Parts: sequence; structure tokens; C-alpha cells
Amino acid sequence: MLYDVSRAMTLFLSIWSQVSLAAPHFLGSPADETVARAAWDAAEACTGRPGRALREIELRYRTIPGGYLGVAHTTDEGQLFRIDLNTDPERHREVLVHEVAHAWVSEGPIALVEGAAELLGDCMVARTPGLATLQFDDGRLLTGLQDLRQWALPGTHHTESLGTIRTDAYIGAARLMRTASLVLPPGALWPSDGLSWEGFEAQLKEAGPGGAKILEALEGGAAAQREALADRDLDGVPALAEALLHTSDQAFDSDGDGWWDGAILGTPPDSVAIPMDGSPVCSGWVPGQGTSVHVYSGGNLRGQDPPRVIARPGSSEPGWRPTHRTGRSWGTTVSLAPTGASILLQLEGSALNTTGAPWARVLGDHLSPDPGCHTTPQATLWAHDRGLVPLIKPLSAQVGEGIKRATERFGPATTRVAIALGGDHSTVEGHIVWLSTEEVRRAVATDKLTELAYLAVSLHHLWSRGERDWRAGEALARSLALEPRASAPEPSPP
Ligand SMILES: [Ca+2]
Ligand SMILES: [Ca+2]
Ligand SMILES: [Zn+2]
Repeated sequence: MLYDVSRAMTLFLSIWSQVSLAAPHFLGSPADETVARAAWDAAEACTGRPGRALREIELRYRTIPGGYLGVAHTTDEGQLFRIDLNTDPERHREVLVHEVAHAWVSEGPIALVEGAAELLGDCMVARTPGLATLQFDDGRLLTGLQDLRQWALPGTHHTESLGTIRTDAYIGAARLMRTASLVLPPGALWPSDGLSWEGFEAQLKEAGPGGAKILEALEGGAAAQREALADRDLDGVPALAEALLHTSDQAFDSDGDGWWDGAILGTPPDSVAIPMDGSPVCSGWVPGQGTSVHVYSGGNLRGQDPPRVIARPGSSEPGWRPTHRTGRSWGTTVSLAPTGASILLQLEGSALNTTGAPWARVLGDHLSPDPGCHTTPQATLWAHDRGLVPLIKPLSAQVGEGIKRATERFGPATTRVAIALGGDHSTVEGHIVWLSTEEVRRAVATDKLTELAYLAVSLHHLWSRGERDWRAGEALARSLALEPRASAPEPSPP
């Protein structure tokens, strides 16, 4: 995260006559002007006051010394008059949000200025759907973080302060402000006259036990700050914030409801959390007749545009490959949903270099609630063969028990479990366990549904570790069915 704010030391007097209270004009590419203007409006709404800028703000595309992605140039009075951009056009949105925020936040120590600009950037994005991604944070451990209170002013960077140290300082400052915002009143971190360390610490002192904890970490220096601001579970919530929120800093989803701990932004109704491992989840809908569905995705992925989430028909065969097109608005896809087949949602592409996670929802005609698909945080089951819909719920419970047993004995699987019921062959393909109609019917007839569930869990377990051996899966399933020895009741003494 390489942004900067730079104070112009000399300005011609003629510039002063341009000072204006109305929203400024941005002069750049049409796309960037639109984003900058929307960012301006959002910042005004977030802070409740006008930003400080000259009447015109130039967007300049140039290579910036020091490798910064953007620089906000402000006058001695803190008025924004130019934004330099030094990154791919795809990242302009995120950088523009940050630099526009400097029209509200530019006075004070750099850690507080940059941290507050990032926090304001988050607010701007949260209240303006489609504006940009949240400010970048890939979850790094901040091993290069120095004491944030000692962060030097821009322009005085020594070689050792570039690279990791500087990036960690930006991310560390942002995480500090995200944490402090949990205990301080709204707006406390971007006061109109700027924030000083004394002012910040005084506010924390007044903010009860939470404020005291933050103050303690801050005063503990670099080591304490690294520890407090780590985000090892990659949910976008720093360790100290997790302590304040009573969530675990070792679990992406502390309460096990499928939603990650950092899912703090408003999500639309009917949206579902999309697993980052690419496994499918139920959308909750089934079309009464063939229709085209739009998938809208969002989330609080930091530094990542809305992910591509795609609809997968529950009737798709094991060798299915996605066919869809990009929707008209940002972060949407469109695809055909066949009659009577569950609509599943999954992330397209590989793991993302970010904290947070995506959500998605589907919109389309002829959709009704789907009884043929069931999602738990650990597993998704659906009826490929709609005749097997009544078995989804009972089998899901057995699968949950199987996963519990497998996890106790072998540790957690690397991905969630996905099980499709129906089709001609039982197989495992693309991390989905397919149980044929015949095999499922046989298990029902012989009262062996539990064994079938354990088989699916075992196959998933082996396949996710690269062991493609059906017989080993059957053997593993038999061992899961045995009661663990430790829990067997001891014979009571006579
Ligand atoms: Ca965390
Ligand atoms: Ca949760
Ligand atoms: Zn900045």
C-alpha cells in the first residue's frame, strides 16, 4: 500500500483565488473523473463537512518516485489541488478514494493521517456500492512494522524505510484506526483541525477498557503493535479488534455461521457468504422454469474488486465447466439456470490475495425457495436427481457428524465438502463427491444412509489430499463409523 500525501511548499498566489467551498472539478480521464466525484460526495457524507480543495483538481498520470501508487498534493492550507496516479487503471478507483480522502484528512503525524484516510476510504466505499474496493490489506504479518508513533514524514524516507517497512506502516496505521474506531465516536478520527498523538491518546484514555487496551498496545512499541494488529485468520479484523469484539483471532468465522468475522458491512437481503476455497454453496433458489439469473457479488475484500461469483446449476454433470458472461454492472455475472435445478454459487478463479471474503446473491424470474440444496459452514449437499430432494436434510446431518469425526481424527480438510446426489456414476470430480441415484437408493433400502454420508466425507478427505483411492475411502468410512474407543463406556465395577 503505497499512497502518499505531499504538501506543496510553494504555490503561486493566483491559486488562492480558486479556493471554493463547492465540490471541485476533477480533470482527468472521464472514468476517473466520475469515480473521484463519487468519492468526493461519499467523503462529504461520511464526515458531514466539506472537503478542502481548490476549485479544480488535476488527475495526473505519471511515474511517482518512491513507487507510490498515488500522491495527493495539498496546499499549505491542506487544500487538495492535484492527484498523481501511478498504477494500472484497474486500481485507480481504490487509489482515488484514498487520495480524495486527503481533502478531509491531511494534518498531523503521518501514521494518523494515513490511517484516518484509509478508514475514511472504507466509509466512502461502504456507503457507495460500486465505488471501489476497500483499501488494500492482504493480511500480511507486519514483520516490518516500526513503532507507528515514530513514522517519519513523507519526503524523509531513507532507503530502509521503503518497501516492506513503509507498506507495513500503511497497513498497520489502517488497522490501528479500524480498531480505534470500535471504541471512539464516529468522526473522532478525522476531526476538522487534524489529529495529534496527544489528542488521539487522550480520546483513548476516555474510551473505557477498550481504549485502554489500544493505548497499551500503542505504548508497547513496535513489538506490541505488531501483535495487536496482526490478522492471522485473514478475516480483516486485527487481533486487538477481535478481542474488543469477543471473536477469535485464530478463526475466520468464530461463531461458525458461515460468515467471516469481518463481515461488518451491510449485505443485501438473500445474500450468501461465498467460501474462498471455490466450493459451491446453495443460493437458496430454484427456478420454476428455465431463466437467466444475474449473480451480484460484493464483500469486504481489501484491495480486490468484487470477485467473480458464478451460478452453477445443480443439474450440471460432473464434467461441468462454467458458461456465463459478465453482467452489465461491476462484479456481476449472468448465466442460464435450467428448470427445477438448484442454483449454486461458487467463486471463480483461485485464492485471492486479500483479507475478508465475498458474498453474492442471485436475481432472476421464476425463482422459488429451494428445498433440494443445503449448506452448512463445512458442507454443501444438493439433489442433482430431484427425486432425492427429501434425503438432503437427513443426509446433511449425517455428513456433519462424519466431518466432525474425520476432523477429530485427521485434522480439518483443506476444503469444504461438496456432495451431489444423483446421476449414473459415483465419482469424485473437481472436489465434488457424486453419489449415483442407484447408490443412494440402495443405501436407503438397506438403512445405510450414515455409512453413505461417511463414505462421501472420507472420499472428500482423501481426494483433497491427492489420494484417489475409492477402496481406501470405503475403509476410512468404516473406521469413522466405529465408535471412538475413548468414548466407549467403561464397564462399571461390580
Ligand atoms: Ca483477524
Ligand atoms: Ca460468523
Ligand atoms: Zn495517503
